[in-house]
Amino acid sequence: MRLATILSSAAHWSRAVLAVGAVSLLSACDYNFWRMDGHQSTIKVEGPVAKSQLDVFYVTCWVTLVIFILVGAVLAYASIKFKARTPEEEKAIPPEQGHGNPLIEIGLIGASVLALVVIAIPTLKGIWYTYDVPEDRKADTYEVTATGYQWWFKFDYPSEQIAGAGALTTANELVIPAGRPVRVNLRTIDVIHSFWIPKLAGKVDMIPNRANHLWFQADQPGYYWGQCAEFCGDSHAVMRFRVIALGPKDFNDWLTQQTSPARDVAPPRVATKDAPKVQFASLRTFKQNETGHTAKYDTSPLDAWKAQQFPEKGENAALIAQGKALFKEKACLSCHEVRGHGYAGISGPTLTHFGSRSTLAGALLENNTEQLHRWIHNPESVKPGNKMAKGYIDNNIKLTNEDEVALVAYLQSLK
Ligand code: HEC
Ligand SMILES: [Cu+2]
Repeated sequence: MRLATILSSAAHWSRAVLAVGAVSLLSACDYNFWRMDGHQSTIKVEGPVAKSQLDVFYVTCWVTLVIFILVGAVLAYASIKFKARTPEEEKAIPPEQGHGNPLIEIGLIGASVLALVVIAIPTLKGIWYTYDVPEDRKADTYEVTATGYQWWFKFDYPSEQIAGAGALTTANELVIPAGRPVRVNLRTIDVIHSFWIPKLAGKVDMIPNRANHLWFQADQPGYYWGQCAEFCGDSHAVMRFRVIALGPKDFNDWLTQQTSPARDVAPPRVATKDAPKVQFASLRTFKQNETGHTAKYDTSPLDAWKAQQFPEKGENAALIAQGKALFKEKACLSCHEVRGHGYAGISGPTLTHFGSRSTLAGALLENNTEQLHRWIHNPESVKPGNKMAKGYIDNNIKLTNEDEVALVAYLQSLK
């Protein structure tokens, strides 16, 4: 009887061990899994705010681990020591149930309070620290405003005013100075969103009619992954953004580029009778919902982003001019701004320097020819429920492959 029990529980355990082993083996190939690192790791942090939050996490883990080991040990001791071993013991009447030992009970309450205090001190310190930029660093703070839209982020730079156009605005990619505190005012245009850059700072909600804020700092130049962390509708899971932290010179160069109007590629002076060459006509059939993301953003994302800042070689000026005209004809301008080209829509992301961004559609896709074409061709199949797809239907926007190719060339020229 007892042997059977032991055997069956042994079988049970071996199965569990096998399952755990299989899972570990499967993930063994993933180097980042073991380093607990990844684009959105909260363990491998890269700034003081995320670091202070990680510290609280570790304190809580250690305290609870100690409690777990102590309670587990007492439980194991009691189960083994007081186990009924003979048939007589099994039938024995349980000992009289007392009320307990006052000294032990008070001791346990005291120990629990102590454990809570140990957790509370760093927690409270962390809450104060992460709430706002410390006084001595305030003067060095860079301020931006992030606004959540279903399902993308808009970023405003109140300190960079452009004559006649208000504050500098961009979308989906927040470029910041590295090594300086950044204070982000959090706003939303519609529902509740939540702003989260796991490696740099914990999440804070963007709530209608409520002026929340957070601060963080990226210690080194880098390229960081962000995510909306509050369910906000159909495409919530793919409402992402990127943070690009740059050194002082790069940051200044970026500001200079962004505050200037959209790049204008002059059409060729000699009008050609031939229609512009269609470069990738075969790309009309796209695979559904397959995230377009090349390895260069895993291996050296900041370099890949920097490379994106320069105009591509061998641009087709005639095609770009055609795309520029189509942008108006096809009513893209009703939602999108291209500052300097006379397009001033506001309900969609600004496209003034769209070509210099490394991602598109709420940082869902990499901004390359294939993915951009795929997006413009059928936004709904890429990002279910998005407002641009609805705009295509409402405005009866129909694009031929040639239109799409020209629009892609135009958008890519906007560095
Ligand atoms: C009804 C408004 C509307 C119209 C019309 C519209 N768009 Fe959009 N567009 C949007 C919205 C909203 C987004 C953001 C979608 C998202 O990521 O959820 C967007 C995203 C984009 C993006 C990606 C921008 C980024 O940084 O993520 C591009 C490129 C773009 N649109 C191009 C176009 C072109 C080209 C046309 C015309 C053929 C067009 N749009 C027509 C609303 C519109
Ligand atoms: Cu959201």
